Amino acid sequence: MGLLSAGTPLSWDDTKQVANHIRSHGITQFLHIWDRLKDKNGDELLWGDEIEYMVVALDNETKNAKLSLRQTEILTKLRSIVDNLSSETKDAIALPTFHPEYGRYMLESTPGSPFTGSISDLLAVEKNMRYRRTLARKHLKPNEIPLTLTSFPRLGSPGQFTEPYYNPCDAVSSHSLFLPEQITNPHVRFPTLTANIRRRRESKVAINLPIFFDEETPRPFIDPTIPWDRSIYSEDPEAKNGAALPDHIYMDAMGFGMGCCCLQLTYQACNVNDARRLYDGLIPIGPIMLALTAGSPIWRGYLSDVDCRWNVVAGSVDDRTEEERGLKPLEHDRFRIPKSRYDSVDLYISEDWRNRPEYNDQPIVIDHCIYSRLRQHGLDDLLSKHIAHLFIRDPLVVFSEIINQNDKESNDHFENIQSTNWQTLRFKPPPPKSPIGWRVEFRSMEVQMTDYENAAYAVFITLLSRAILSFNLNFYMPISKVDENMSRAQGRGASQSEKFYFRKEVCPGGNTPKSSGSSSPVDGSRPKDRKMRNCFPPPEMPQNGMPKGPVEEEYEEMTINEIMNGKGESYPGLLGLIWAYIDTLDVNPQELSKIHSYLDLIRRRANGSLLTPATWIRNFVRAHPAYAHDSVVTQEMNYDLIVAIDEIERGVRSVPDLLPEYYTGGEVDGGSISP
Ligand code: GSH
Repeated sequence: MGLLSAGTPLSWDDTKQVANHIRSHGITQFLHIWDRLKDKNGDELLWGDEIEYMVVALDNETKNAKLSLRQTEILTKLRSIVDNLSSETKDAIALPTFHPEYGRYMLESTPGSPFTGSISDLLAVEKNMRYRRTLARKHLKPNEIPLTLTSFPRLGSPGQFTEPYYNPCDAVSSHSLFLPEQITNPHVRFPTLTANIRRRRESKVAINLPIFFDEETPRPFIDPTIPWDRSIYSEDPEAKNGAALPDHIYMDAMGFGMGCCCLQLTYQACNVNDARRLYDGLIPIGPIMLALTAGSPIWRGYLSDVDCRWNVVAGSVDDRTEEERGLKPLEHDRFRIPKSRYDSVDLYISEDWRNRPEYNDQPIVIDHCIYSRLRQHGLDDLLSKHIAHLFIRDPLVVFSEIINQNDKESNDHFENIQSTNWQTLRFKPPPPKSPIGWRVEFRSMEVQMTDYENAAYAVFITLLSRAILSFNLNFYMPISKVDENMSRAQGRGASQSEKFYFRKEVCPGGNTPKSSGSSSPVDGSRPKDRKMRNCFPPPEMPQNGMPKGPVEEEYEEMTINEIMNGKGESYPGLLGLIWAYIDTLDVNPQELSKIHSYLDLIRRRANGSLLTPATWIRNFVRAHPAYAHDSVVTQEMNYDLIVAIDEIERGVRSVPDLLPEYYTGGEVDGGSISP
């Protein structure tokens, strides 16, 4: 979350009036950036992570774990530490930065300054994450903990789930039956987003997750905790008029989705073409990593039949009208739009010849005027389509003070639309007046309970990004198959029970790079440089032109174990590719062993010898002595779960089915780990 603009938000009716102005000037702003920076080259590999936390207050007497709504106070404290440091200290240590997020119980942290492409920086990420958590912990009350958990199990359940208690009756922005107004960050952006999504859609959002049917779950399941007959807001009858489906967990507010926590990673590429190649390369990886990091099986106090947040967040910001959703013929709106603003990527954008037109096989809705304008300005077809697709959306929050901007100096209107398109990947142009280059943000992963796991996933994706660019890996397959993978990724236990479409041959010309096996902690002799490789041009198109074989023969269904750990002779697995890439670097035995400790977690999660957080949480609930096998997660079970997660994070509770035996709660020291 970047800087939050302050000002007076327009009403939804006034926002609609200026939507074309915002879009048109947003495009002008983008074109200024494009003209100035399209040839920017040689930017360093820099990267960073964003971790979202929920602050939970434990009440040991009543055995209740509640979301602490002290975000503003906590952030003010955390900022004052930075302000009070002498400038020498500030220069000497890169202090992490804490930011607000949607929930009034949420914090987001970033490393303060980006990591470089060195191996030592790659391996500093866990320490940095731990430092951030420690800093946050230090500024909480003794009974509060900073939890990295994707969804809070009892958000929106009956009883008290926030500290202090607020009644949902006054949810003036969301009109929710379950979440009070005070769940939302008080900065005007967030209540305005919430209210304008509801107003634009002309109803509350409606999210229905299938319930997990346990032995005693009533069939059909009609949720007794929904206040079916409440009559405060005009939308209250929606639940009984069909918005709440039987056999499902119904949620009706933005907070259920944007109140979730995730792990995001941003990479600077050395130029715009590499950023586009990296973006495309990571598109098919998005769903695989969602399934592997799955961490959210409980919603509104019930075990669900899904393991991930994705569809909840997508539904929670789905501002499309009935016409746009295809429920009514188009009359007032401009487009029929297949997906929410938060969803998976719709278009590959690289001009690499290996990006065959057949891969963009889904009809893509674009604003044709914007597309023509971009084309006339000289932009290529794919990037023009990408931007014209993002810009089918309306702005949701407009501040009256900044409607008229200097388009050469500001990117506010561009960012207004761009940053409310929340997709699995985000292609990020450089901001004006800054040295920052073209970047790609990887957004699908669920946050893990420990910094060791979060670091492992950050290291994995960073090395994979380098391997994509360095080996010119080709992960292309039709976008429709990526969409199908997105849907499969979210089911209960998907990482072990599902198969996913994946490309069979990923290396140029079938020359699979293989790890020599020399990258082991006992072998210290490494060739080449210690810096990770960045810019390698994609291979030239073969003399005889593009391969013409049917696209369907290029991919097949694989298990996550195969995708990660390899299948047969020709596909080495993502981990095999990463080890082959590490072989090209000069890495000392200690570093190697630490890298191994991270990749080992991914390997074991993929082959099922370690559980995903979602499965572990589900098992914890089902084994709880108070669990009645009816899918209900009570206040007491929630409390015990949160305490257990905190103990795992601190290393005082051993969980050999979730984490490797060498996890002790301190920074993982690879010293004693052999591959
Ligand atoms: N927590 C979210 C998730 O689990 O996927 C991701 C964070 C996010 O998208 N936050 C919203 C946002 O607009 C808050 S409303 N962030 C700023 C941005 O995307 O630029």
